[in-house]
Amino acid sequence: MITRRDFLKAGAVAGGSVFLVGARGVTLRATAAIPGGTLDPTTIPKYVTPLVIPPVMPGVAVKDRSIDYYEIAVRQFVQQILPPGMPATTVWSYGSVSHPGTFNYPAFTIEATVDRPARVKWVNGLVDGSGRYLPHLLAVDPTLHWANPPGGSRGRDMRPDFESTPGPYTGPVPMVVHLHGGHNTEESDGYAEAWYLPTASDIPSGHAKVGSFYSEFRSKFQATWGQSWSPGTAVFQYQNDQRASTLWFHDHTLGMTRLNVYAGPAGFYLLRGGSSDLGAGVLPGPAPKLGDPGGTRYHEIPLAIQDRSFNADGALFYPSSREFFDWFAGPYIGSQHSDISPIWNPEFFGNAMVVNGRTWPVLEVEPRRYRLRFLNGCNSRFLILKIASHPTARGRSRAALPFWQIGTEGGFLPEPVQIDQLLMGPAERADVIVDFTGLRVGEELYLINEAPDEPFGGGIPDRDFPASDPGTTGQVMKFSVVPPTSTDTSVPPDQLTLPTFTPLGEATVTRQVSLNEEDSAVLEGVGPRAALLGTLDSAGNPVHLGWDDPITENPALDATEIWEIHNFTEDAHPIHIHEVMFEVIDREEGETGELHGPEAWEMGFKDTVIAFPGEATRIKARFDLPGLFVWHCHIVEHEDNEMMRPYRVGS
Ligand SMILES: [Cu+2]
Repeated sequence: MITRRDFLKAGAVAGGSVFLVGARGVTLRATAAIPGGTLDPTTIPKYVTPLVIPPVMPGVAVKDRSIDYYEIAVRQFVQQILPPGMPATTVWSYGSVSHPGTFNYPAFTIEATVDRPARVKWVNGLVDGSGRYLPHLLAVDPTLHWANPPGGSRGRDMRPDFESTPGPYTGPVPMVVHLHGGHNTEESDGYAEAWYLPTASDIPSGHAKVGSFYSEFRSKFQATWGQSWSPGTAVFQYQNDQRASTLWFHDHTLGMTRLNVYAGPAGFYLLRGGSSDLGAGVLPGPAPKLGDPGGTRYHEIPLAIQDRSFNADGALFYPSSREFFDWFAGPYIGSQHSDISPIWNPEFFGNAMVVNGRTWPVLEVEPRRYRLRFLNGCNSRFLILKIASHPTARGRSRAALPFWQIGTEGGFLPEPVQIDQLLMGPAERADVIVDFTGLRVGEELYLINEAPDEPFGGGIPDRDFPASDPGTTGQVMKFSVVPPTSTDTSVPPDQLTLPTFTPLGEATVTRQVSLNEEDSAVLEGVGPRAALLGTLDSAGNPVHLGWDDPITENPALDATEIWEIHNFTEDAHPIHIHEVMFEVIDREEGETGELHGPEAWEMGFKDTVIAFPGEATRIKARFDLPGLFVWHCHIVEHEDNEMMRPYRVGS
């Protein structure tokens, strides 16, 4: 059956782009412009804005000196994301309530210490100066299975019925923060139905002010940690009883995560110390710390890479109609005989690259080693990153410098891995060392991206799929070499001994789960309607399950399990399991039964794994916290439309 995605590609022919035929006979699209807002991404000057290195989030002094305490709000503000001289952009992000200067997209970094708890009061501050609620910056599709505050306490966290096709929801915005990669107890995990509205003066009567699980988790938090949650807030405790690692925090509201995260709220949470970390001075540093004087040179830098599109007035662009995706103009849900949501897009690809909140920035580097902590913070886009000597370098050209990957989501790898490129699905992290030693002052290198401007299914750029547009999304940032200011005393990566890696023990249960996509059940040739998780039946066929189906994954407390993730779709999906860090065991090709071990850079603990189409990806995890959690695809458009399931540990 011709899918709408094929239809979209076919439409690109009519649009006049050039097609090439690759070595395997697949049709490749050459440099077609990526549709977006009214701002042409080729008119955005590149490499004129310095990279912003997020400073450290300040805490709040509290009597209990055994914890780090924060009060962090999400607010709306204006930031110069495009280069100076171009319009500024209204965004949302986090900042410290008592430090107005700390609101930034992405958020300032939370520096946390292994085995020292951090407690955060997360405030939904999406109100205007008069205390009235701020509507969403983007078009909220009210036909998904979503938070649905207008449904009231009975209709919240549901897919509402409509008698006519609705416009976007413009009411107060529910939010709830998830610390991604955190070994979080259930009440502090940011469950998708534990959202809360801001305490605005004009919340429409009848609206649910909190999600279905908010009150239960509020009670549990108070009973466990002795602190109550005031309206419009939640307080979460992060025990940090896990390996030193690169975590991040972002919104996780049911059916709205794609929009809430795209609007800006996200930040790094760097967990350090303990036996799973390296001693001071071994790796390149310093990283930012509180109280640094201006102009401090940093040699450990987190890099959040995100794709965004803009309108000519600087506003973020995100599709407000299904038509943007595949020109399907209805009938939609609300008209008779349709099950296609009017606004939701199955994926979204921005046409400009943003690093730490600036389009195509430049970083001055000294001829020495740097520790770079990469995050793929895109909604749908996979990244294949390479350091090249030319910004439009492509394909088989060797990397100008290798990456030495030392860590992934769950902390350090067993040993450093030298690689020419980083393949990263949404939400994956890569902790790497790049050695600029020996480069001439004035030399320039580029971080390029060769992953596709469309869903990724595995393979090699410009052979198996068209690489991203070299003029826009094929470029990420520039490194410009400046004179050294200090001596590099860090250990060269090929001589590094990383902290001991202790693998998990034997698994006692093997569980089969599935990744699925559904087209319209009523309109021929229209799809996808939704992406779903599920299980397998005894014949090995997928059983599609939605968010509200009874829980099927229920590990016993402290059980070690293997999950076989069978991908029945055409695309790769980054699968994230909350609460645990897992090992990648292997991947099995469905047709041939061929087994592939994990890639060298996947040998550590991970919280997100790429599940390729037609394969079963096996991971192993130990479920050592009881309660209710979720697992989901981190293509957040998928997550928002059924590709997320609750799971429970213990009874
Ligand atoms: Cu997915």
